[in-house]
Amino acid sequence: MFNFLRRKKPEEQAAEEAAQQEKVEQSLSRTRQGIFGQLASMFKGEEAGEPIDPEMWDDLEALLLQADLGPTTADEVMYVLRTRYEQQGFKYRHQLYDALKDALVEALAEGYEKKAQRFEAWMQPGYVPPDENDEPAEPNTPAASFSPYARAVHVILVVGVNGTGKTTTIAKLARYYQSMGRSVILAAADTFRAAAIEQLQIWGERVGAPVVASYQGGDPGAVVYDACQRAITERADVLIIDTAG
Ligand SMILES: Nc1nc2c(ncn2[C@@H]2O[C@H](COP(=O)(O)OP(=O)(O)OP(=O)(O)O)[C@@H](O)[C@H]2O)c(=O)[nH]1
Ligand SMILES: [Mg+2]
Repeated sequence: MFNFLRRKKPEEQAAEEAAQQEKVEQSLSRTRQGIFGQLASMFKGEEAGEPIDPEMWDDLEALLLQADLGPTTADEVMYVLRTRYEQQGFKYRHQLYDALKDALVEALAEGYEKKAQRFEAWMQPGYVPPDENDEPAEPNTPAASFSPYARAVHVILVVGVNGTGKTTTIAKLARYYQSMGRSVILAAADTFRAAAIEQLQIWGERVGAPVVASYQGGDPGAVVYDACQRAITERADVLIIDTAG
């Protein structure tokens, strides 16, 4: 009794801490052996001062692809790295590592900028998406940057903690997009909570947006699939999906 009041001996405490440390090390081992670990083993520690070896380029490209960068972005990043390598004539691995970090940060910023521009163009009240049959848009114009998405539906998946206002916000968003002249479809993919479907249907009636729904306990993925199909067929501008959180 009152064993828990007994102070731990220093050696017991040290053993406990060591066991905990080992547990953390084990949990992180998969990450270490994964992409970050491979990058570190190419560029960091003792390897940092080694010269860049020609095989590293292929290994690096493979790692970027494994890290789900996508073939286009991986290609762009590799192109930037190779160009800088040739122009700046760096020799050592730590230099390539720094160049990789810069190229990745730039790729992120550029992607964000492009998306923001497309969204801005799309939000203009008089915006008319180019027709598939139109001549290709002039390069480097908003229409050109938007054209691959011209007929795409703008999908918003609403997630969040229970009772924080997801469904209510969906109704507000629907109104907002409608006021911009956009057609909106709602999807009742919260098939979990009682009356969630009916709640969205009431909002759909109030704002005048069709609601794609199934039944309580149904498969939310199936609702989303049906809603996407309907939005594509009806050429809706925006699809807003209500979820259980
Ligand atoms: N005061 C205030 N209440 C809000 C606001 N948004 C939602 N509510 C209220 O918060 C409650 C929950 O809102 P819901 O939109 O149903 O929230 P939810 O995240 O969809 O909830 P679940 O579907 O149960 O996860 C409702 O009583 C709403 O009327 C808001 O902006 N202000
Ligand atoms: Mg809800």
